[in-house]
Amino acid sequence: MFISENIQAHNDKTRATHAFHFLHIAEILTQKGIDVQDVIEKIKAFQVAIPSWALGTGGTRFGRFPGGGEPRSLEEKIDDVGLLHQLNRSSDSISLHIPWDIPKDPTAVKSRLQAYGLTIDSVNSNTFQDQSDQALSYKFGSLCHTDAAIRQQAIDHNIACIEHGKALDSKVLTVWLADGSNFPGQQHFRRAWQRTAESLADIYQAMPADWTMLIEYKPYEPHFYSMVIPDWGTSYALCQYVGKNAQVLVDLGHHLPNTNIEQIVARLMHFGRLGGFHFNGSMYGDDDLTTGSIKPYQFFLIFNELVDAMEDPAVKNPPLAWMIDASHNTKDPLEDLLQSVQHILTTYAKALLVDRAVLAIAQQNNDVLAAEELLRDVFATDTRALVAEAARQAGGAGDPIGVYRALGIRKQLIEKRGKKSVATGL
Ligand code: PSV
Ligand code: MN
Repeated sequence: MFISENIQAHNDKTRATHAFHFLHIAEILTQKGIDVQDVIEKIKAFQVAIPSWALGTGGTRFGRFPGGGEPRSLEEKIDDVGLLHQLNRSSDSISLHIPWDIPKDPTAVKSRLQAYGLTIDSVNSNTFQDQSDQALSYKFGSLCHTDAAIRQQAIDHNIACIEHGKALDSKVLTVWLADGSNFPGQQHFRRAWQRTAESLADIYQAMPADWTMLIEYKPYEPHFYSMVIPDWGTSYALCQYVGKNAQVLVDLGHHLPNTNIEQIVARLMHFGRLGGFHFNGSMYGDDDLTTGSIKPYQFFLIFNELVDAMEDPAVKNPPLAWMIDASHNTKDPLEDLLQSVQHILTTYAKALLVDRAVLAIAQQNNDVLAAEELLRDVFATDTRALVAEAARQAGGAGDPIGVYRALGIRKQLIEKRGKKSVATGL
């Protein structure tokens, strides 16, 4: 679906209101000595990948309540991300999950991507489920398994993911392992780590030199006693074990309550080992809620550390792979994704407004109040008009969800794909 003309028409209709809000914030920032167009250029450049598995309705183990019109194939998933990208101009890539998204015709997939100005972000392996054609079971683990044949099957699957990624010009393999144990004594912690490290090293050997392996951690679920990679320290140690192109992936939802995630990202960037970032929101665990919906201040503090390190020439961290990783159980998945990207961009914009020289002086002088107030003042700044202006300048919609609703896109998708269409994925 191509909707550029509708977007422009909608922007024209709302031009005066937008100008009123934008000029207001632009004036305030200019008075503070901030180059507003420079901030806008940075917002325009910020791109967040959309995972193929977030385009359909998610669920819990109790049920799933889909709204209809879900993408039925990789091609339709690309169409959906193409739609999002036309609306916000900030979702220019899609992450694939293998085997759900194995491309049947890579050349056709590539030209479809090209038509929307999209690329493939990462390929994600799946050793957390058994597939119907699979010889051996992952019930007791995959890369960590006690049985070498099962480890090899999981290694081979990851290598196959790399091959699918190569065919579509991806350069990132993301590994999230569901390996762990449910009861004390079930797993030998040190040996499980060692087997995992050796399996990852085998996969790493098969990876082209210009690829990155992202190693994700998660404290619990699906296992409730121990996870083989529960925290950033374990991911970091595994990255060091396998090689320089292995990087830690931080997923916002994969932390226990009150974890200081901003400090974790600062540490990892200081070590040059933060490679990927999954955005979502969570109340209790994992990736169940919209980014920024529960703890917007903490989200800002995390972005503040990310931007601080990104702007510091002394930090030798590679550019990050940004992705949304969320399950949309209640809202229309496309609306939830648009809303998430808006939260991400408005928060990123805030982090760009922090006067780092003044903050450094306050920190140097141990002026606790001045340092904290500086951050709170920026957090309270309404950056929505900056993001709208960036989208408008880039050819997108100043109000992406407004346009999506005005055009009745979900209704159109249901008419085309049916009320009961089911997306492959989680
Ligand atoms: C499971 O927690 C998970 O959401 C991880 O965050 C992965 O990134 C994702 O699934 C896809 O494998
Ligand atoms: Mn994730």
